Parts: sequence; C-alpha cells; structure tokens
Amino acid sequence: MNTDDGSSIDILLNLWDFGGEKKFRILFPSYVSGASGALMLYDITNKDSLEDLHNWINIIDNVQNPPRTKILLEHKIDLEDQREVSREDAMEVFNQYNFEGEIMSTSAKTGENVENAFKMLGEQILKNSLIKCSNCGKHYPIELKFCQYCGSKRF
Ligand SMILES: Nc1nc2c(ncn2[C@@H]2O[C@H](COP(=O)(O)OP(=O)(O)OP(=O)(O)O)[C@@H](O)[C@H]2O)c(=O)[nH]1
Ligand SMILES: [Mg+2]
Repeated sequence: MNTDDGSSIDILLNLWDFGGEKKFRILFPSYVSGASGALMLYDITNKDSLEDLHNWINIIDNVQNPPRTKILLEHKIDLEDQREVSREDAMEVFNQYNFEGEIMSTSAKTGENVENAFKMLGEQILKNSLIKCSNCGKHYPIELKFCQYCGSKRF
C-alpha cells in the first residue's frame, strides 16, 4: 500500500467471510465487533440483496468497536444482461451510509476487480484505522495511545 507521504508499506489482511444464512446471524455482531473494515456486496441480478444491506449495515454500525471502513461492491458483473439493480439505486444506499471510495464492480467468475476491491479495502483501512508513529515511522492501530513497536507516546 502507498501511504500519504509516498512511502510504501505492507498490510496483512486477516479476512473473515461471514455466511449469510439466517441461522448464523446471531453470531454476526461478535464477528464484526473489533474488525477494521467490512467488505459488503450485493448481487446486481437480485434486488433483494441490495435491500438486505440496510439490515446488515445497521448491525455493523451498532456493534461495539464498529469497523471504521465500509466498502460496497456491486457483484456478479459478468451477468450484466440480467441486471435488476440500477447503479442509481445502489448509489442511494452508498450515500445513505458512510461507505468509502466508490462502488466497485466485481465478478468472482471473471475475476474482474477482485484484487482491486481488496486493495481499496486495505488502502481505506490504512487511512482510517492506522496512524504513523512519529518516532519509529511504523503504522499502528489508531485506538492505541502508544506505538506498539517502539512504545513512544502518541501526540
Ligand atoms: N455469475 C456469477 N456467479 C457468481 C459470482 N459470485 C458468486 N456466484 C455464484 O452465486 C452463488 C452464491 O455464491 P456464494 O459465494 O455462495 O454466496 P455467499 O453470499 O457467500 O453465500 P453465503 O456464504 O451462503 O452467505 C454461487 O452459485 C456462486 O457460484 C459471480 O461473480 N458471477
Ligand atoms: Mg459465502
């Protein structure tokens, strides 16, 4: 990832994929609490999947230590001919909640933008959840009062 000051750092993303099945939903808040980011997507061929996002976002935004970064993807873009969800409808959801960046169009089938989506997630997490230590220059979680690498106090 490129940082604001032009240097480059590695970010290791620890990804937890959550199953959308109803029977698992009780577990969702404990999965999402403390996470740095949430990668959320809807299926462009399924209008309900966009509507469902309201519920998911409400849970995410109301847990303790909610993710500081939310990314929205329009998924299954290889099925453009079966599109049910307009870009405008998605923009409404995007604007209603504080999503970062842009709505990226992805396909697991063709691989389109899959890497870019994770890159955007990493870049936004870097921006929103990590700060650069003024002493050692390393990046550490914004919640900490002291750098986890050199112990220097945050100013
Ligand atoms: N054409 C197409 N099909 C896709 C794409 N991504 C997923 N699918 C298909 O959509 C179906 C659902 O995909 P899953 O990955 O199981 O969806 P999910 O949201 O993770 O489902 P849960 O884990 O049960 O919540 C499967 O049949 C996939 O093959 C895509 O980009 N294009
Ligand atoms: Mg799944």
